[in-house]
Amino acid sequence: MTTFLTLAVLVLVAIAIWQLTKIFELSQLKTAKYQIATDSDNKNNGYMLFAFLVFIYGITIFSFWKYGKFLLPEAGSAHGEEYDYLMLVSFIIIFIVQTITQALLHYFGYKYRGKEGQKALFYADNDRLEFIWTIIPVIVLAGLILWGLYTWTNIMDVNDEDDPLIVELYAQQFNWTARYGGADNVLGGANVRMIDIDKANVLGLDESDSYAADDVIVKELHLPVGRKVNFKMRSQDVLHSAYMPHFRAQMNCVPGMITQFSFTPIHTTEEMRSNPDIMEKVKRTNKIRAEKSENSGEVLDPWQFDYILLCNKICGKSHYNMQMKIVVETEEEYNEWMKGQSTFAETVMKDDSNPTASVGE
Ligand SMILES: [Cu+2]
Repeated sequence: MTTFLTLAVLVLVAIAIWQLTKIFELSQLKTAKYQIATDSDNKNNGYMLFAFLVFIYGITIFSFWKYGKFLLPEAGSAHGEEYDYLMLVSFIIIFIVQTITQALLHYFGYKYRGKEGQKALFYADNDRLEFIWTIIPVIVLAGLILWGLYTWTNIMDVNDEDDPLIVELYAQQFNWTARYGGADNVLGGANVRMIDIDKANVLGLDESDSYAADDVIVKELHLPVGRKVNFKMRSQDVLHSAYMPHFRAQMNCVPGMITQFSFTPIHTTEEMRSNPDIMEKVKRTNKIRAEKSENSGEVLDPWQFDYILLCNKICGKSHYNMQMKIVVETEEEYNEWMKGQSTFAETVMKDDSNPTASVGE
């Protein structure tokens, strides 16, 4: 309380001094003259506009050079290429327009600076000029928006065409679990109310649902290259967001409902590892890791690229580490891996007297 009062007194004293200074200034009749900018002041300000323009351009070029490498590499999904192209075109248009308009803005600021005895021209309007500067942005923006809407609709259209692989992504604080539909490619019913920790039924699968028996639950997501995947997202506790940056995919996981996203992986993990941008990034990262190991004494293993599923909603204290590795591989490799996984029936329903235990065998 004393601190608060002291602060309040200090602030009030400061305001009082400020007001006193103002009154003192006003009482000096000659002061007014010094407040008017001279021609040389205006000229100097005009030059400073040019200096600022050079600064803007300079920092733009610097950012491209210095931070360009932090952008995501080539997209690993079919729709990602289209998405990146749309973004590239938008950026190029914005870049060109801003480069030109900034130059004009600063140049005219300099050209029409204040001059002694010069009065500003009163210019009410010019229909033709207004028409031009309205119609050009209208056409460009309408084009971009329509193209964007078309792309968005295509990306967000989750359908069952082309025999997609059905995968559930299950989010909880703070990890991911994936579930495949199994041999029938149909996910069994599930609900958080059916979670049975004693039986390790962590996803709350409905044991009486015959579709659930052959479901495969994993902690590392494997996807065959070139096959469409339909993801069904669930959350156990709070809002999470399934974010797969290399596939340009993100979808919220909302407790109590199933959200969806669909994409087709087009490059295997191996192919992605030989992508020049990725190789460069791996080299850079491992250099930093090697330096850190040297300095701290703690040995850090070299990192290699993997696709990743991250959580992109701040969902709690370990949100930053909520991730799952994704492996994109050839169809044969995928089938081989899938053979080694056990089904829900094998892991959970096995010891149960439930008559549906044998379903799906
Ligand atoms: Cu999360």
